[in-house]
Amino acid sequence: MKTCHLLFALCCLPLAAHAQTQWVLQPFMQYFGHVRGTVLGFRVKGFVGSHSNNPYNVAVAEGYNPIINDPRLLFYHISAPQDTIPRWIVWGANNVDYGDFNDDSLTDLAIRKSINTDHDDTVLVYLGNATGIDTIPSFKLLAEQQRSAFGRRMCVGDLNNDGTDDLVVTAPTYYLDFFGQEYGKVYVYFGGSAIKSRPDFTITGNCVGAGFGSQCVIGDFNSDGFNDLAIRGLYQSGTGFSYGYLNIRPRQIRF
Ligand SMILES: [Ca+2]
Ligand SMILES: [Ca+2]
Ligand SMILES: [Ca+2]
Repeated sequence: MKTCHLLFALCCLPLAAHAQTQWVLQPFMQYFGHVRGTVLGFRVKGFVGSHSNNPYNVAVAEGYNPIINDPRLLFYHISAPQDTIPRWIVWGANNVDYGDFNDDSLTDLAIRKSINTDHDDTVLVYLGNATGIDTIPSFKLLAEQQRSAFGRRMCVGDLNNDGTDDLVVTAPTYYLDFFGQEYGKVYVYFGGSAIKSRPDFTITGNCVGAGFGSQCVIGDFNSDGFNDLAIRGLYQSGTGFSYGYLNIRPRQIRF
């Protein structure tokens, strides 16, 4: 039986002979997959700087588990006490991001459930509570279209500068036409007292095969104090070639 494993590498060895510090990664701990085809580490998410209500340090996705014929998401606490088995398992899930979406100073989780791989996707928002994270979702964001890979990528940040985290969900295989040719689409949900089930705005890829939303990240790329959104596409209309491109929208999102 084939085994796959996942390392968490944390420590370093500085070398005094050089002006610059050199880092040597060494394994801190290891988790092993025990079933052939598990695809352990399909996604890995560390919960850095989350609020103290979050009982998890890291989440690891199995992209596919042959026994259950679906993915699953495993949550661990890896500082003392260190988990040897997952503290929480979400069946049928393979992606997660986190933030404070309802502005109550408690970390919440956005988890993508992907029953039958990418065919019928949902992003569920689990709110934080005083002692942890709810195990029943409070909000459900439904895919606009089946087989659009809704939630394959997610990113979190305050895009409208109101002080509350917002959630970006991509659907890189979203299609516009009858033939199912993929354009890709990105959905932005503003945080607040309640995340609305409908996005506050969307951006669609500009051509067949754009694969818009195959990656996304939020950050202040131009250092103007306002968050920006960068979205990766696979194909740019008019170029004639299929290569990646980055659509950076520096403060393009105005309200
Ligand atoms: Ca919260
Ligand atoms: Ca916001
Ligand atoms: Ca900016």
